[in-house]
Amino acid sequence: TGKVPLVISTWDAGINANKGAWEVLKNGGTALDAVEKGVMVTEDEISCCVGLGANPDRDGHVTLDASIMDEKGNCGCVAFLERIKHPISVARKVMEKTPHVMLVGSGAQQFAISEGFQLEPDRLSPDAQKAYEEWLKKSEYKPQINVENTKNDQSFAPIKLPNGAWNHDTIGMLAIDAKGNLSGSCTTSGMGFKMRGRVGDSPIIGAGLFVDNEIGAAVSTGLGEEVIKVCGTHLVVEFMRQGNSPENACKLAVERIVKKNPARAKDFQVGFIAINKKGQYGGYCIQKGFNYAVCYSNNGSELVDGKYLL
Ligand code: SD4
Repeated sequence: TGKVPLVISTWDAGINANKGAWEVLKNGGTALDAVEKGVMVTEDEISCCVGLGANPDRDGHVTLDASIMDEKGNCGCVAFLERIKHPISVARKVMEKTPHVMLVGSGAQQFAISEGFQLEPDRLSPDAQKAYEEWLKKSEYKPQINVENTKNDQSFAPIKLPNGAWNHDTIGMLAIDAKGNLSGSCTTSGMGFKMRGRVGDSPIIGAGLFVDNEIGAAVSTGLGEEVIKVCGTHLVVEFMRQGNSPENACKLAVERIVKKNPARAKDFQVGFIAINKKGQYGGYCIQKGFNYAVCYSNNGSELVDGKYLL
């Protein structure tokens, strides 16, 4: 049986983010408002995973990607956006106020400023500064396996970043509101220490995020390059259209990615979460150590371990 209204989001940061979304949903607000307000909570946190407090690219600048999609299939995205605190809200403005879907780089920043967003200083958070200095010692760009071990599971020991944070960079959120409408959002600083100009899956509709109000919605995290190659979240939604549960649809998409990379798949992470029209939810990933936060009542979120393939 499903839960309506419902909000789910990736990683343990999702617990706080869901609080922001639930405030909207419990008062009869729309899924679209919920997924924007929800991930804004994470963009505001000075963590190293999302927003301006995040890890920089290899030139030392934080560059942000975000996307949002509503129940009508409208969507807006920004990529390679610098010095703006809430990329998700800029993405929503792109959706609502321009004839376009995506704005990038200085054009996205210019649009944000014209919409009243403040230009923040080009400065790293103390944690990110520390992590960047550590990274500079070797300066090798090697995508890391995104995992966390929030429940202190003794059977594995994922490596934390030099500043002690879990190694991932994204929040993705999906919601269904009291009217049964679906929306989704995704916001990220992308892979830490990436090449300047690199854009991942998160701002690309059908890769990092997809919503089809007839069927369901999906959002991804992990190595964006591999998600883009299979149009990951569109694939998950199409698997749900064929009758699969959200969890099984995520599993089938993960299997597709692994099948394409049999030798390499042990070296990277991809995780999907999904919800369907009935308010059922699920998630699946490649490697152990992915979790997501689920909230459908005033009691707050439960952190669910994603099932994994390898
Ligand atoms: C990206 N998918 O930019 C994002 C990164 C991520 O946990 O999800 N990290 O490729």
